[in-house]
Amino acid sequence: MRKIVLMGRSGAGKTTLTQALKGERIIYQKTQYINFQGALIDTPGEYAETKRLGYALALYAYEADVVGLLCSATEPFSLFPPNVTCMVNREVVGIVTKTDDPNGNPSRAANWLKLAGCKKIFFVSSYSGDGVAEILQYLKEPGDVLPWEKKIKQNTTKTHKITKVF
Ligand SMILES: Nc1nc2c(ncn2[C@@H]2O[C@H](COP(=O)(O)OP(=O)(O)OP(=O)(O)O)[C@@H](O)[C@H]2O)c(=O)[nH]1
Ligand SMILES: [Mg+2]
Repeated sequence: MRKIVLMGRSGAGKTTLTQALKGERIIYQKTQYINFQGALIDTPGEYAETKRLGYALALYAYEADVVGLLCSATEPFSLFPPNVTCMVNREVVGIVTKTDDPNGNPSRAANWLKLAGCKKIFFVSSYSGDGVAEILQYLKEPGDVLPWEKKIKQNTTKTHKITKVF
């Protein structure tokens, strides 16, 4: 899998998305530090919210193949300045989270991410799983086998373990 670093304000849903991408149970865990988990790099929202720490995020982009800028459908304003994607020489994609929230506005969040310079935008709900497969597909490299691509043997009652992709 290509490595992705997730950035966005506190509460944007970065950690929850990492759990959904890994097929783990969703549990709330405040991110306290930059967290490397295989092909996923989770960052604390405070880095995106604080100018000086924001520079650190730009440096962490070099640890990844793709930068994911997260904006939840419920955010009241965007943290990302226009064309901020030019700060890094990595592919930058936008990820609109919490698309399941009835009070959210996913298209508004997507417009903010486009203004920030993201050409490709994913719409996800880590709660329902909508859009999670599209991100996995996007990060897939030749030779990677996604959980639903694994052939399951016929005529057997054994439970098959899902192969972890990260
Ligand atoms: N409705 C809804 N809520 C979500 C979704 N994803 C995350 N949340 C909730 O949003 C809150 C914040 O989620 P986190 O994943 O911890 O946010 P974060 O961006 O990692 O926050 P920091 O670690 O503080 O930077 C939690 O209460 C999650 O349960 C989603 O897809 N839908
Ligand atoms: Mg977190």
